[in-house]
Amino acid sequence: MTANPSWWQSAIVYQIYPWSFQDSNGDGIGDIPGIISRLDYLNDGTLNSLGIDTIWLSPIYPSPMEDFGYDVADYCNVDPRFGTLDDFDRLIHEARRRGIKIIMDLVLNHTSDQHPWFQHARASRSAPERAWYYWADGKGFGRRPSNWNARFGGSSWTWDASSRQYYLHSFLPGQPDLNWSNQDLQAKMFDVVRFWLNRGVQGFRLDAINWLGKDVRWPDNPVRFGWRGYTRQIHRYDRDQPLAHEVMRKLRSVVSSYRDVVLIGEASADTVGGPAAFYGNGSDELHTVFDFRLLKSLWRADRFRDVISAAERAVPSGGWPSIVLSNHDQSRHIDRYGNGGNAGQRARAAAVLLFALRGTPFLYYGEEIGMRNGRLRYRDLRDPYTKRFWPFRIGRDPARTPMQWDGSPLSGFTTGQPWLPVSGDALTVNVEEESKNPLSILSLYRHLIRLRKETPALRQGAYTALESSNRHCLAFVRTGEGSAASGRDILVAVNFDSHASNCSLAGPERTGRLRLSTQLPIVDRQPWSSNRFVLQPDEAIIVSLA
Ligand code: TEU
Ligand code: CA
Repeated sequence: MTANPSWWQSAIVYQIYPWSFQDSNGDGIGDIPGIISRLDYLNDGTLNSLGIDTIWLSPIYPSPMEDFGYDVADYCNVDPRFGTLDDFDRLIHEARRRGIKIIMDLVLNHTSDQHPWFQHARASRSAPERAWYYWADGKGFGRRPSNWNARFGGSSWTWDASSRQYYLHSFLPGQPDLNWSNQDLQAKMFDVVRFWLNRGVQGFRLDAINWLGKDVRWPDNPVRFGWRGYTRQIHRYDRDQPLAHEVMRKLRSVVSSYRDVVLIGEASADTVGGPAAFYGNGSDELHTVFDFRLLKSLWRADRFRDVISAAERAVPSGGWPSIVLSNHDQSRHIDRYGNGGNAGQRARAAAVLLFALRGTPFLYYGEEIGMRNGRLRYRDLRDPYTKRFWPFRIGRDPARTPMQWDGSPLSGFTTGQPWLPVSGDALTVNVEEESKNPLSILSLYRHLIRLRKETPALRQGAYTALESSNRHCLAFVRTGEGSAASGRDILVAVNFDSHASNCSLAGPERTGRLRLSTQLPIVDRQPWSSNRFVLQPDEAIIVSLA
């Protein structure tokens, strides 16, 4: 049991992709006034709303939008597509009135090539900003400084004709990498952090942190023959350098002069030491770090059990896990886990895990209504990464289609031409319809959020896996205060099979009350006993133990 948890350990975070949540002015692009108009849906203080208490906003900064905001052209302003700084202040205020905190996305590894820093840097080799980026001469005869390849395809080096050197970019050519060994750059970026904290944001989601720092002798990366694309190289020299950890420690000390700020890290799954390396010693780097192994896992009980315990073990004492099943970079989990089975039922079972595992849950907008990946045609695509690998990889645009509010032709998202098409299933899969239906996935999410909020063991309790005789059955206990006998433990069981399963649990018989099943109308507190119980296909249950 985690005593006296911080607000962000008890929080339920909802990720908003600003392009896609709610348009207010008919230009087909979501915006901040639109978000404000939907805050009551997220939390209006009654049991009718979703009940989340924290919003993570994907980038809203001015940007040419080559990477849809992850290419920042000004860290201290709002893109006119999304509104103004005044709108942002109003968002903070209106959110706070509803008990909702705002977390900003902070892109540290790179700026847009349209950022004035880069414009100055490329205009003159003697500009101070030149040293805020990475520049190098070629190896002669048009050869690039190293073989490094970029995450979104092609070389990481682009020739700058005006200053006659190459610059480095780990993602798109329009996203030049920042040189974090430069102290002036560090100071500038820490000012950015203070700028937003002074405006009332409660934390940051830090983008792609394991890319900070490079080996500036530019050694070639080792090549894996037979592999293609980004994974063709072992990225030994173009990322995962000790500097990233040094920067995280400094950032931690910058935010520590503010009250209760949370730092959430996003790092590659294959970063050195695993993403959990960014907890540092448990209190000197980040508060929490995404672990994408659950997101990447197949829908199988044994895989989930292994990944959950590995993720549990990875978090050092003092650190705190985050649970994330979907985000703006991945195919939605209803389709990922649902592949080959009953997607709707599996999404319900996945929701139980999201809220019942140990760690702060992160929801991606639309998952609470069971939004599917949009079925897009090539001409609908907007994201360069999605286009480049289409149709061989699903890419990112399918998970970014407009939020489905109601059954009208544009789903209540816009009155204009939406930037990505509204999914065909919006007629039935939408907030309005599902709000009326107590058996909808939206009703399940609302109920799970309420249950989590009123159950200390779900929020703070330790995780203990239970042995089951059935290989399709995943079962665990979240241990509440005191002994099991105090009646505060929670048992969770999930049937990963699409047939009913007999799940007998090892150990003494446990009795309690059924609090929730993904397959029953929500009937609270039915008596329940453990030695031999049956779970319906794809069913997940939550039980309060006696
Ligand atoms: O993503 C970092 C990252 O690891 C990506 O390479 C991810 O694997 C990719 O999107 C393929 O799914 C972050 C952001 O989440 C992403 O949206 C940005 O495009 C990227 O950084 C660059 O800022
Ligand atoms: Ca708009």
